[in-house]
Amino acid sequence: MREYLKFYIGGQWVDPAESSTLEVVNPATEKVCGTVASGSPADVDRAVAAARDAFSSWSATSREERLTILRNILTEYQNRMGDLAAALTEEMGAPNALANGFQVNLGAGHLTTAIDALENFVFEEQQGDSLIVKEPIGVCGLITPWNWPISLIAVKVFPALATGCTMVLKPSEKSPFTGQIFTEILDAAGVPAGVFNLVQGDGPTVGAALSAHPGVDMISFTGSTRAGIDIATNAAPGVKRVSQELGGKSPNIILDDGDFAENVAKGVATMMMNSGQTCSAPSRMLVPNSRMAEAISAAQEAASQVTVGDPGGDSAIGPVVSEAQFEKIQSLIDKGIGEGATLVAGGLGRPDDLPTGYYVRPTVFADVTNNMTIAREEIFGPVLTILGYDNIDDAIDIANDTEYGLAGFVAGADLEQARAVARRIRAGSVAINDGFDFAAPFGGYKKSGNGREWGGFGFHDYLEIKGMLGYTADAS
Ligand code: TXE
Repeated sequence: MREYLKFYIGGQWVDPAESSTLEVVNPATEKVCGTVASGSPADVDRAVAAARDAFSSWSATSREERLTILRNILTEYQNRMGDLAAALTEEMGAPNALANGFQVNLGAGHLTTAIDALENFVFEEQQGDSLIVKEPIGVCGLITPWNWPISLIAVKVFPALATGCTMVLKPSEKSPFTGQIFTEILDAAGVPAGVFNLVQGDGPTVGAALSAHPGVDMISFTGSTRAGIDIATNAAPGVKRVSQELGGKSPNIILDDGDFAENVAKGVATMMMNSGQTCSAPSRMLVPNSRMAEAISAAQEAASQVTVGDPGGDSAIGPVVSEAQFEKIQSLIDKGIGEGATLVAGGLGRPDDLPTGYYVRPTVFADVTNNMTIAREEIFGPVLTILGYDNIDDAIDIANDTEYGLAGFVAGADLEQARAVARRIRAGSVAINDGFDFAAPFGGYKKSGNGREWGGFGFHDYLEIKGMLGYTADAS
């Protein structure tokens, strides 16, 4: 049973202002697996004040000083990867292989990419007689979710540190353990007091206090559209910058060439990974109508290989994070059946051999039309929809007919065609044949958010741009 009863403020582990706590439920056992202090606005006040105090010295550090700290963090992070993975499995149910693999590696990837980007980042540029300077925006409030808890903390904290900002982190109340270990890593790495602060707690209390706080200059948030709107509303009176990475309903256009069955199978595996709890998951697979039957049989075969079970074992996927998410997914599966989609794999209810735990059967719907609820709403579970298209223009129309625009996927052998299709998808990142790049920008068009994260692109949200006019003009 884990117990984390202190926050990290001003470089110290401190008692919260009030003694309230929150319990974390292990989604595989449905039992409480830990207790964490739950903050109040008074804790946010203290943490913001510490971050404000630290800002003048941290923002004045040299690139080399910040690189030294980030490299120290990398060493400490690598030492604690096993601990992070174990905590993550308990709090959100990611299976061993994923927790020790992609989940922790994404965090390390964001750190090494931030280090690379900082080595060469252009903070000052001469333009005629003007000097254009990029300066840290100030104190940042970082509010993160539970689905890729380490990665989504890393992708905010490292660029904030790299650019000279100070910060207060509020991890998800569903996944606070990893936030706590992450903080221990930063402490051990010698991040100066007050530069990074941790307050745990729920969204409506701690998240809202942070968003509205007059001492906070910007908020970076990843999570639901609902919370994103609340945060932006709370931040609006302070005219704060709010960078948001919200949901998605990403299209995966499988072109009529290449290894079609393999491309379908890969699409299924990517969708199911992390029990479908990925904002960029390829949840709408688009296949030529003429090949729908082939797509269904390849998808059925691939779904049958997605083993579900105890995250401590070697299953491909574990449970979803909470009972609320389980119920939400069940109701959307039910809706898909009710609206007339053809269920070709999985379906309602837990797998027969898993009566306890929030386990969802890997589910595939075919004959889905883009106006069905399961094609429009983010399900955030292991549920794939397959839609048919008549020709490329039709595929693009369907792909872009969504209120989201976070990611897109294209698979095919004719690269020229695949690239042309990728250009026409209205989304912040489009992966051609499984392309992956830590240094490429990640973020949403439309209701998927604003701002960009990952690599050097992720620095911009944390920077103000100042023009110093007449900087090199002769005095007259
Ligand atoms: O997220 P919340 P939930 C989507 C996904 C999922 C749905 C609900 O569709 O099914 O959201 O998940 C904090 N002011 N995504 O309810 O509530 C909260 O404490 C300030 C997509 O678990 O958005 C946590 O730290 N903060 C997504 C964080 O927001 C608030 C990842 C995320 O929790 C707040 C997660 C408020 N009023 C869910 N309300 C993605 N884009 O990857 C909540 N929070």
